[in-house]
Amino acid sequence: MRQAGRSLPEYRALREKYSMLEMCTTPELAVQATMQPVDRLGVDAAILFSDIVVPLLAMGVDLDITPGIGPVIADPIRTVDMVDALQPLDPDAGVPFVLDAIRILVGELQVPLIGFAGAPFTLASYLIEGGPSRTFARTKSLMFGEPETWNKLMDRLSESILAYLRAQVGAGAQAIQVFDSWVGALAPAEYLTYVAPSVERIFSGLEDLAVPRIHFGVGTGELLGLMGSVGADVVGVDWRIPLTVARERVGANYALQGNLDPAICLAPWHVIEEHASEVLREGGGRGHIFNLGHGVLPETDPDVLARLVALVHEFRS
Ligand code: 1CP
Repeated sequence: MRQAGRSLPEYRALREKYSMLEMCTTPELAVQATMQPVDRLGVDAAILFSDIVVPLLAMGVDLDITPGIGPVIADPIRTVDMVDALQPLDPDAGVPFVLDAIRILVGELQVPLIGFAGAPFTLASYLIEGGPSRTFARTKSLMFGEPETWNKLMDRLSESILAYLRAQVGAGAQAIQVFDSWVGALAPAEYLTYVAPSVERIFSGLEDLAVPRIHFGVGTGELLGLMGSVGADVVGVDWRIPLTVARERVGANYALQGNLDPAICLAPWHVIEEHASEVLREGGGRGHIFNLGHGVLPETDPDVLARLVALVHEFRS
């Protein structure tokens, strides 16, 4: 969950020398950036350093990851012809650097490695809007107005994401996380109609690999039940609802991940301790992966994060 990168001086030092895309496409650099938060903080798992838009490069999309903004797409997708022009992802040929980074990492890490991909809706939002968005107006306009084009785009994306995730597990990733970060912009009925089938295809296509499947989105309080039922094993929760409520919505058959507000980490330690302890209590000690409710804010003090990890370990023992 962009867990620590931007808050670490050693990460910033790397980024002064290399662009995001250089780091994502050079295995040695991706390995270093993946290990940094693990070495510094003592977390229980590593998340691969990459970005959700990286596989789109190999599908023929011209894009960059711009500092202070995020992904920017040169020619946003607006027509069915542009959907047709998306090439299916062949992971070995298109993203060998990601698979090489994973192979190196599983040899070096003492903790499990989580691979990841963006979900079709969230990737489509970047492809259609051309970059980050608040309203997702163009995305929803295509979804509601041209459902056939939309479904074709969801099909294309889910097929490639499935191949991508299977290749990551093949290279050694021990768990996978599917980020549908912006799907909280939809109501449950729309989620079921326009999104759920493509996500279901991805999760069911991973079933035989028997790795834990984590599914996360921001602002998804109303969608939590559905986000489990599309085939995840773990449902990620942001900070907007208590884990006890999330548990009721998701049901007993799933583990939960979350959900400390990342901004709490900017408060004095006693405040952090109080809130983190509440998250741990509400998580109930079983079937819960402690995490933030979204990525670490860049201005967070890494020493505070290390102390937070120690607090969680103390609770566990
Ligand atoms: O810990 C890590 O650094 C893990 C690697 C990682 C992951 C898992 C990065 C590196 N990005 C992601 C996933 C990602 N990327 C998501 C899903 C998770 C989430 O919701 O946070 C999303 C939505 C993106 C898209 C993206 N990339 C954004 C958000 C833009 C928006 O719409 O608001 C941004 C800012 C980026 C750039 C990026 N990706 C990763 C990092 C460390 C950064 C910061 C760039 C930098 O160093 O300049």
